[in-house]
Amino acid sequence: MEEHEVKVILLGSSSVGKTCVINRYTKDEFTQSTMATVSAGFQLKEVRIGQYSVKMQLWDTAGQERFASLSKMFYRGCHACIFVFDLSEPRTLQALYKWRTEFIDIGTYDKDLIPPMFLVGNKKDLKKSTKVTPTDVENWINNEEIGYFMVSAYKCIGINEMFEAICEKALHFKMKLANKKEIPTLLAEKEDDDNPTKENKDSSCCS
Ligand SMILES: Nc1nc2c(ncn2[C@@H]2O[C@H](COP(=O)(O)OP(=O)(O)O)[C@@H](O)[C@H]2O)c(=O)[nH]1
Ligand SMILES: [Mg+2]
Repeated sequence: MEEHEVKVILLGSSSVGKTCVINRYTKDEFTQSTMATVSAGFQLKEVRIGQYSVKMQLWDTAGQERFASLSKMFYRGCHACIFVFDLSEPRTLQALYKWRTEFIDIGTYDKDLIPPMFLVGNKKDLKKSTKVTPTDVENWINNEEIGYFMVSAYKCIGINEMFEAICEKALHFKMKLANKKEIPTLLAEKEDDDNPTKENKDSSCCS
């Protein structure tokens, strides 16, 4: 089976549940009080997608301002980005505008190669979870190609489906990236074939 590894980062204010969402998926456990995440680290989850075995690195970052500049180091090389907010706290969705801009500035390869992005509203189990309205979410997505999921790490609602969908998109992006990188080499080879002068020069150089 073909093996791949993808890097996925979770961004969002502190206390929205990033660590709980990851723990639910990787260990199927929920702890009421997780320690505030310091800086960033990742957990691994193996996912089977068709003929591929994918190791998904889930990068957990600290939402606190004082770690913000540190988190940026982890934006690079991502194959997908998950923006997490708390469905019962509208300000946590508003806070994500800044993160999205930052991620696009720092974490993307070039204009045409922006890693797939996802918006995740956590704590769906709470009565207050209707505080963030569908209009708020629509405004944030702003007709971009951004997948939206409502989940609960606590009640384990929508978590597996969300990560599996994201893993598939991340793998797809990684392959697109690899193909793009191959193009210059293929063009160079073709040029060599069509160019006997260069071929001669090459062979004389080796003899
Ligand atoms: N009700 C409810 N509480 C949650 C859920 N996910 C996380 N929490 C709580 O939210 C708080 C912050 O979670 P944590 O994962 O540490 O947030 P982080 O700072 O984004 O990593 C903790 O007290 C969790 O128990 C959820 O789905 N539902
Ligand atoms: Mg955390």
